[in-house]
Parts: sequence; structure tokens; C-alpha cells
Amino acid sequence: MTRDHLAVARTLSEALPYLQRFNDAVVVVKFGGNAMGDDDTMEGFARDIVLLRQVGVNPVVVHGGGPMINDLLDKLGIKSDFIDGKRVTDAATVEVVEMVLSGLVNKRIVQAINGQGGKAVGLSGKDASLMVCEPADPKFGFVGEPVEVNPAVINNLFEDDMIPVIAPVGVGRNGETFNVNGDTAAGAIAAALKADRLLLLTNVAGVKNAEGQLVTELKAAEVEEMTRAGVISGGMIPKTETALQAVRGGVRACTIVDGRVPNAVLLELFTEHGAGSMIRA
Ligand code: X2W
Repeated sequence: MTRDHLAVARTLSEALPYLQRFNDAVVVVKFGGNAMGDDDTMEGFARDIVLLRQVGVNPVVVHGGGPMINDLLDKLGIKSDFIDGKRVTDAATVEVVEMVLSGLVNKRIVQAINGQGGKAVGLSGKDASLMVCEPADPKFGFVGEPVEVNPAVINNLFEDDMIPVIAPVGVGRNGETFNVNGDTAAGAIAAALKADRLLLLTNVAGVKNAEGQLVTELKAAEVEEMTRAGVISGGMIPKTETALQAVRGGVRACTIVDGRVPNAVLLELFTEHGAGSMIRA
């Protein structure tokens, strides 16, 4: 027996209260394209998700893939613009978005989870009409705002010990395909499930205060105050907006975490320390 073995045993023992707290909890994890990184990062993420399931949590993965969409659009010579963090999506672009998100990215994650011994099932918002959308704003084209989430298919998968992996592609009332921001999709799905946690994995540490220090716990009202004051700005705004919508829609807490930190998900759920910034109603 080495000191390492003792440390592993102690870590497991210290995790007991957290394991008990999250037994049977629903945890929605948004895995952003910027957090995916290389194969090692993907493998580490998949391992954490499989471990969650193994200890009695019901994990749901909602992924992004913006950088991967950019790569294919570039190869095809299709130009793409963003307004307020949303991709202006015309008819040609939405086809590429669906190919990349529902195809390449979704299957890479499914494969990674299955490679760690989990049973992942890939879906998009079209499957079983999981996420029905209306156009967000005509200026964005085929960008969808989720207006109806039907989570029955997710609950059925939980019962069969499966891990849903969801691409943020929505369906319109007339069968149109909609591109949905990954954070928005994760928030809407977490709210429909009344999830215990929504974890937004990204490539920044979390919300910083005016002094540039990470704030580990925030109330919704503080987030609004910091946004008004311009302390929360830029790319953080879609994340905090998603967090506010989620916690006001019945999610118990939403944490914005740096997904590049090894075992970010476990650190957040199963240690006293936690990681990132937790937002509550
Ligand atoms: C996103 C969907 C992918 C996404 C897009 O087209 O890039 C909109 O902007 P990340 O990796 O989470 O940024 N949709 C409407 O959200 O990916």
C-alpha cells in the first residue's frame, strides 16, 4: 500500500455525502465545442459522465460544436456571421449545422462515452419532438428559440440506464430544421426536466467580479446587477442568461465551469471545493 492508495481511499470516503446527495439526481451537462479539445479531453469528459451514471446520477449531455461548424463551412466556402453570439443561419448553413452537430460531433461524444463502458444514445431536438422551436428573430434566419420541450424520451432512456447525448438542432411546427445555440438548448432541456444541476462547461473559469476574481456563488439578482454594471459582458452574457432562465424555470442551480480542467464535472459535483461559478434563483 502506498500513500497514493490511501489518498484514493480517503477521496472516495470524503465523496460519500455528495454521492448520497446526488443519488438519482438529474444533471444536465452542456459540453461546448471550445471545451472539447483533443481526444484526451474527450476521453476524460466521457469517463466522468460514465462515472456519474455508475454512482446513480442521471446525466444528460447537451453539446455544442460551433468551431466544428466553422471548419466545415470554411471547407465549403460558405461565409458565416454571428450577431450577439448567434450564428446567422440561412438554408445552406442550417444543412451544414445539422450535419456537423447531429452527425460528426454527436457521434464522437456517443462513441467516447460508449468507449468508457457507458450506454450513450445520440438524439437531436427532432427525435420524438424533443425540442420544438419557433424562429428566434427573422434577422437570424433558421435560428430557433425552443418553445416546447418534450422530455419523455429522456426519462425513458434514464429508466433503461442509457445516457442521452443531445445535439442542439430543433424542429419547427412545419417541419423546418432550426439551429439552436447550445447553451440555450441545454437551459431549455434542464428546465423541462426540473434538473438538479445544469453545468455549462466552457473555456473560461466562470464569472469574475470587477477586481477580476472568480465569484464562486451568485444569486440571480446579483448576476443582473453585475450585467447592468458591465462587469459581466461579452461571451459570458449568453451563459449567464441561460443560467438565469434555467434557475427561474425550476433548475436548482446552474454552474459555469472551465471544462478544460481535468475531471471538471467530478470536481464540481463531488467535492467540497466545487469549481466555477454557481448561480441560484
Ligand atoms: C450554434 C450551435 C452550436 C453551438 C452555432 O451555429 O454555432 C447558434 O449560434 P458551441 O460550441 O456551444 O458554441 N448555434 C444559433 O452552440 O456550439
